[in-house]
Amino acid sequence: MTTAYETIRVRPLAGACGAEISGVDLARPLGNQAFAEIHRAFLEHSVIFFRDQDLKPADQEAFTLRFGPFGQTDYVKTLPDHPNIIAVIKEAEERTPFNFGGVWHSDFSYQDRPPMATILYGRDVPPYGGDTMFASGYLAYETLSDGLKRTLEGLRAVHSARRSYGSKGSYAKRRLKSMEIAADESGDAELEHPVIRTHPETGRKSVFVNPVYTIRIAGWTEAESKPLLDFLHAHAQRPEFTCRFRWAKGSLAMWDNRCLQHLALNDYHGFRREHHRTTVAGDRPA
Ligand SMILES: O=C(O)CCC(=O)C(=O)O
Repeated sequence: MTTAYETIRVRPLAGACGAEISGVDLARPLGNQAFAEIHRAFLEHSVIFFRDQDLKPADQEAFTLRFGPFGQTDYVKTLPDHPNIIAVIKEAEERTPFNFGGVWHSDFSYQDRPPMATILYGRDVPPYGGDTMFASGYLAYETLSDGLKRTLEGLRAVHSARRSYGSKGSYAKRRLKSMEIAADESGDAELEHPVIRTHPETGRKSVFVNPVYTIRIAGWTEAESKPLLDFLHAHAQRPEFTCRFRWAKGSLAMWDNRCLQHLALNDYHGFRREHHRTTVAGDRPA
């Protein structure tokens, strides 16, 4: 039986993941019980949303630090006085088919210790469009056959930032007018993570590959890896594993990169969108 929440209200958004939390002002210091309940809701729903928050950068930093030290931010220029905040911006006149976060991914999975959580705060939100979608890696794992689960348990995957931030990556070729992103050869580095990871706090297993940063199965060629990775990506993105969040100014989302992928929809041409983004450091996937 799950324990009731006493200091916050938690309203699930979808069967797969996601819940809206109300009854808390994140600009004020969080009491221990409120923090413990928010943390519990985060683990139960993998992504949590708050509405109508009025946060200065320092408030978002303080909320982030309740969960742990900041994660490492590479390649993307941060705010001048806030080295742990990225402004995710697309201007109204940027009619590009390419936007920040526009392909399913788990944040910075090319890092040895990818961020456990990302916190995104809506500052300027289009009148429609620009939603963010999330997909549960737990459900992706739990719905596989026992045979494929067994096969995947023995595999590791190679992750790299090269398609995005590498010397020939998309950010080396295409400029986003409103975000300063410095792609370079350090983005070509590779490292391995298990294909199936066990969440260090919930103990649940999830599929931990994504189409942006996973390059191949370790020990296999890219051509050999492609059919399996294509299957896993398509499987992980099944609509019934997802939830979709409609932003408003003052909304805040906090998602768990250890068991979710996400995608920023690019369907609001002609309108400006701006969010502030922080991350919480994570551990080495195992
Ligand atoms: O802008 C969004 O909705 C999400 C951006 C994103 O993918 C990220 O911050 O990692």
